[in-house]
Amino acid sequence: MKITILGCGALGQLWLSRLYQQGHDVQGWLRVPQPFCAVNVIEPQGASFNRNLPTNDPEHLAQSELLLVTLKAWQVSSAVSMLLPKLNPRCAILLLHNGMGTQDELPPNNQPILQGTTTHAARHDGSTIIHVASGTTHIGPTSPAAQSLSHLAEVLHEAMPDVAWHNNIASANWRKLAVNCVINPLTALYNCRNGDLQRYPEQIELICREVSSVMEMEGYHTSCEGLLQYVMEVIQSTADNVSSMLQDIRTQRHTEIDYITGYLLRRARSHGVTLPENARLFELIKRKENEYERIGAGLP
Ligand code: KPL
Repeated sequence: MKITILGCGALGQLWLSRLYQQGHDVQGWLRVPQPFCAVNVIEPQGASFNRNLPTNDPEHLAQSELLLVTLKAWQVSSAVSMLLPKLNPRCAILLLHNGMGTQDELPPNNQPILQGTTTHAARHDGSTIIHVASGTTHIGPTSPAAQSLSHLAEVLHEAMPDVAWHNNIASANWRKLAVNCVINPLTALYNCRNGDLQRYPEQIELICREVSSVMEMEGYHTSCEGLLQYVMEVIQSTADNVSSMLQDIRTQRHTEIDYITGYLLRRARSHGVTLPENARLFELIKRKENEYERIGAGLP
């Protein structure tokens, strides 16, 4: 299968290496074009993959059957919008990032669009990508044209298991949003690993209660207890992780808070509801982010 991967960060390189090894015709797509993408991955069991893979070939892009987007949420709309006119109308676009709301920012189009989340964890160690922990990738259609594309889950599963197909991906996305609303801001504020959050049960419950109230209003059947149990399971299974938001804050990069807690607050507002705890966490993360972004922009 011909596949273009937009975003060659840790997760992008992981998919590039796995799909290439399955015999797929893959290329990376970089914002700043380079002659090739040097993919260096170390797998959890120690196996390594080192290869220069092709990048930014417009002909390959025009023939691609899948555009796999592994950018951060805030980078998605501008990068995908630029590629939309160059895609084959049947090329599926799979958005794989934390948070929700990026699809609403894309210009009107008829591409089959899928959305997904993953619990695979990967991080940079210099120019090497360490695949820290295997996980599950949940994908599903968000446009009518993508409803018949469940075979993509098999293609991806063969390359990097587990991949699960969901006809109703929005429900899985909301559960992942709840996880990210708890783990990401709290680890960034307490400067701790995911597992250390077990010390803050009341605060976690407060966040889950607010998320489940919005989920109910959005028409997803849920309970605070069920959501809380799921979040606590993820905290335990990713106990050693440094969350992506804490990594962003430590390296002074823009965070995904606008698409995680920010998305939740926007949905709540549309129902006329306020969420005091999530609003407070949102402000605290924005304040942290603004501190270094103002300095970076040379502002007083
Ligand atoms: O998605 C994650 C992230 O760090 O962004 C979790 C699930 C919280 C794992 O660290």
